[in-house]
Amino acid sequence: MTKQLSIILPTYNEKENIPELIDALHAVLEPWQWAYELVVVDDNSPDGTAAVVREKYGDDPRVKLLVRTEGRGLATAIRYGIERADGETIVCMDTDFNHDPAMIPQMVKFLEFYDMVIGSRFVMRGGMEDKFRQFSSGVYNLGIRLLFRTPVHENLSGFFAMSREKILSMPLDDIFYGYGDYFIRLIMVSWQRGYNILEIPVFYRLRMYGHSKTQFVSTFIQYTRALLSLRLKLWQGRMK
Ligand SMILES: Nc1nc2c(ncn2[C@@H]2O[C@H](COP(=O)(O)OP(=O)(O)OP(=O)(O)O)[C@@H](O)[C@H]2O)c(=O)[nH]1
Ligand SMILES: [Mg+2]
Repeated sequence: MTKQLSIILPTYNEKENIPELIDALHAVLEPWQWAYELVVVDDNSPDGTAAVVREKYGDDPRVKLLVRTEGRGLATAIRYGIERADGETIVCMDTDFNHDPAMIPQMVKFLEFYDMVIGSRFVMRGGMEDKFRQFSSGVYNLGIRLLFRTPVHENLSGFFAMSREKILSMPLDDIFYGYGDYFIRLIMVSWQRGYNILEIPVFYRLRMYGHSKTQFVSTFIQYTRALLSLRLKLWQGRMK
C-alpha cells in the first residue's frame, strides 16, 4: 500500500538505540498525520537488534523489519530498504541518535519545494557535539567542494529526504556500495542532474549507546579512493 513517507533505518548492533529511536520517531511523526512507515534494515546483528524490534514492534503495522542474512554494509542496506519501501518520500538516517528525529517534519515539508533536502552540519546552527569530528569532517567537506566544484557544504551526513521515484531513477549500482561514501555519489549525481538541493542545519548529538562502526584512518582512505574514482567517472561522463 502506498504511503506518504518511509524512514529508512539501517541497523548494525543497535539493540539499545533502536527502540528508543522508534518511540522518538512515533512521537515526532504522529502529530503530522502522515501515513508513514519505519523501515528497519538489520544485517543480522549479532547483538540481536532484529529480535528486539520483532518483540517490541511485531504488532505495530507502522514498523517494517527487514533482516538481511547475506552480505553486510551500510550503503547496500539503505538501497535494500528503499527498494522495499512503500513511501512516496524517503528519509534516510542513522539509528544511533547522531541524527535528530525532530528535524524530519522540516525535511519532508521542504521537499515540496526542493528535489533533495540534506541535514547539514556545516550551515548556520549546524554542528556536532564531538568537536574533533566536526573539525575533521569540515576540512574533508571543503576538500570535496574544491574537487567537485559544488557549493554543497555537507557531503557526508547520510541524513536526507528525497522522493522514492527520484532515488530509483539514479544509477543505483554505481552509487549504493561501500559505506557513507554512497552519500557523496548520490549528491554528485543529483547536482549534475541539476536537482535543487537544500541544506538545513542539523546538530549531531553523540551516539546514545553502542559502538561506532567508523574507523577514522580506514574510512579516510576508503572515502578518498571513492572520491577520486567518482571524480574520474564524472569527467568521463560515465555516471548520469
Ligand atoms: N544495516 C547496516 N547498518 C549499518 C552497518 N554499518 C553501520 N550501520 C548503521 O549505520 C549508521 C551509522 O553507523 P555509525 O557506526 O553510527 O557510524 P558513524 O555515525 O560514522 O559513527 P559514530 O556516530 O561515531 O558511532 C548506524 O545507524 C549503524 O547502525 C551495516 O553494515 N549494516
Ligand atoms: Mg553514528
